[in-house]
Amino acid sequence: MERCFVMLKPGTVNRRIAGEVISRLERKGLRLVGVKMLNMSLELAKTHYAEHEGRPFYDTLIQYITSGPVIAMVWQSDDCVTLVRKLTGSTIVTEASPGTIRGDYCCHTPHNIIHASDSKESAEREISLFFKPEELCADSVCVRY
Ligand code: FUP
Repeated sequence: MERCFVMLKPGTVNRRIAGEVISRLERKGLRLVGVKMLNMSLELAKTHYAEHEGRPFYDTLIQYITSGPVIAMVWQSDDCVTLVRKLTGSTIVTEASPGTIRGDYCCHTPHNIIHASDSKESAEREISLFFKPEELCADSVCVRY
């Protein structure tokens, strides 16, 4: 079983579409094993997006992600990272296909509504930034769909 860190960005909460996005992940059959709503500190935002420091969109990204509450989640399934990234769609909104979350819900790349880990290693790093092991319900019985 693999885990993927997913975060609904502040615009998703503001637009009252968090439930719709979560439903898409649930309908796929993925299992939600951790969730929390929080305001990201500047420090956490910079750590989470450290790989982008210095890029032209970095300041906008940090400002946006700290502008309101986010919903941080951990999802679990076989090949979870690949499945979530397919549901999420391309980072750049003009490349995100209709039918994907980004393809259906956003038209401005810096506000692309959702973050999802891009590898198993990133997932474990990101999960540990946001969750303590005891905050995850990963040990309960898992039914595969
Ligand atoms: P992703 O893994 O799909 O979330 O994409 P990245 O880690 O490459 O980018 C993180 C965030 O930076 C994106 F969600 C939006 C923002 N970004 C831009 O605003 N412009 C870009 O060209 C690339 C990323």
